[in-house]
Amino acid sequence: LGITHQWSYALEKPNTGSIFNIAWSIDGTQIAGACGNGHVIFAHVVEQRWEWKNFEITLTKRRTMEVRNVINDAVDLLEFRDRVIKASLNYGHLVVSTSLQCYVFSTKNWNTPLIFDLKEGTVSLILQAERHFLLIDGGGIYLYSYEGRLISSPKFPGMRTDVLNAQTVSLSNDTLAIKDKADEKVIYLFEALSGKPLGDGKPLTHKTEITEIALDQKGLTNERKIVFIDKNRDLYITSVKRFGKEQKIIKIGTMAHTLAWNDTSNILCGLQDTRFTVWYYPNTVYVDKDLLPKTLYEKDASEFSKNPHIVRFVGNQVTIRRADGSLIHLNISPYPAILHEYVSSSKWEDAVRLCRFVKDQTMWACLAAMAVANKDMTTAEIAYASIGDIDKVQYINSIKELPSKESRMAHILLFSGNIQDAEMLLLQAGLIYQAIQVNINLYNWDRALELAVKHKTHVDTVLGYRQKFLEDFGKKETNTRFLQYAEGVSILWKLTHSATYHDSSSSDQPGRSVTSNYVGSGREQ
Ligand SMILES: *[C@@H]1O[C@H](CO)[C@@H](O)[C@H](O)[C@H]1NC(C)=O
Ligand SMILES: CC(=O)N[C@H]1CO[C@H](CO)[C@@H](O)[C@@H]1O
Repeated sequence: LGITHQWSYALEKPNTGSIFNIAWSIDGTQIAGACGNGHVIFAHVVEQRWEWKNFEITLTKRRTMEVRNVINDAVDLLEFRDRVIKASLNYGHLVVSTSLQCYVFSTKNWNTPLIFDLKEGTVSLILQAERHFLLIDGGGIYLYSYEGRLISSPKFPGMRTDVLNAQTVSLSNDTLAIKDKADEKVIYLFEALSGKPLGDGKPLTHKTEITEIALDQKGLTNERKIVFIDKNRDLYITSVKRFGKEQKIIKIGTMAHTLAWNDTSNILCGLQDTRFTVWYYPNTVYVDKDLLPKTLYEKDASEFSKNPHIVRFVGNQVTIRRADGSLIHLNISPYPAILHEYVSSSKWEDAVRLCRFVKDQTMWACLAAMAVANKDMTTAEIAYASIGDIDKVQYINSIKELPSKESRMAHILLFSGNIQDAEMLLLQAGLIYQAIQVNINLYNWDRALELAVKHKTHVDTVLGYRQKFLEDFGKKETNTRFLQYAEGVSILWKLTHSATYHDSSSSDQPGRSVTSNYVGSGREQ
């Protein structure tokens, strides 16, 4: 049945003599066998099941489904005109494709489905997001609203829809991601509503072949993330939007072989070798990479035997299918999801109160990262203090003491590794000296000199710091730009504050200093 996950689903011993040959129908729902007694035997797949929250749906006959509401044991029967080929149950909707039509049911009302005709018979994949769903057949990829309206039909060069499956296509409210077969290092990204390629139209390209992809579901479009596993079983995260910058692809796991996002909060779970891991806030890598290990939940999963597969992650329950086909349910803590909820509505006091109540370092670590990501430094300070990260508490305090709003904001950006943004903010605010100093502190010598020359200020300061740096490391100047500018500039240099930031809102001259221990902590490996 499954190509990747094989187990015995049913056993029949028909009275037909030996079966010499079998063939599946293209849609994978029927099988024919040539029998020794001269008969042809036909069989079709039934008893497929779909579960979502309190609903359990079973395909009882070729054209009949039984819906059971486990809360009140109410049963509804759904009858279809033709054979059921594919179905998907998620986000309060059941989508069923038969050989000719598509049915869309709301879990609130099983009596009046919306029905429309299919262009081509055999739907090979149905994927759902909260806002819309996707049908893939031999001819194309079609995005529909739950009202049955065709929204878009994305295409890419050399598209082959017959090879796409749930591991290689991922859908969210705003984005569609497809891993291509022609070049397996490439992920095509589309804006769901228009079906147009995202951004400059260039697909996302990784250094090795990709095996599985998944988009997160919650939060703003600008922050949409995709995770993927590559051929080496490394797990990466990246943002789908690029804003003209180099895309940061960051590794967050190894030996990963299956993963799933929670349906409503951006919590990721996966199996890494023999560990079951939950990334409560994967975005942490963009904020404070060192903090990531502290935001994880890990559990030994060797009991799941070889090649388990995560089927779904709904509510607080993760469903895993073992290689023998049996299902296991794992429950994870409900608190991180509540924390996500508070943070997405900026309820910082509630978030702090929740962490105090739960008394779990993982929660505090998540809150620290969430607070920095949302630039709420008061909460960040409390959270870092609670996990005993005193250096960061001190750094945050020193940021808070900076006199101007712009330099505070710039240092918050630096804290989370957004060096370019911090520099841009300082330049826009006219704080040229600080922008130069940021680059000096990061040893971005060329950029520091470039800014100084461009703005005709502090060239001597840059040269001085550079000279000091070379002396400290016992090196000679070889950079031609620096050699060129060093001629004829005499450095008035008093070495009193070598590795410090300077801030003075009014004059932008060297003054107050902030230590720079954490500059760039969120950068890519
Ligand atoms: C996704 O779309 C649904 C329906 O339009 C909406 O209710 C929901 O809030 C959206 N989710 C996100 C994360 O934008
Ligand atoms: C662990 C977790 O984040 N669970 C959330 C996943 O989404 C559901 C909604 O279906 C939330 O209720 C859970 O708390």
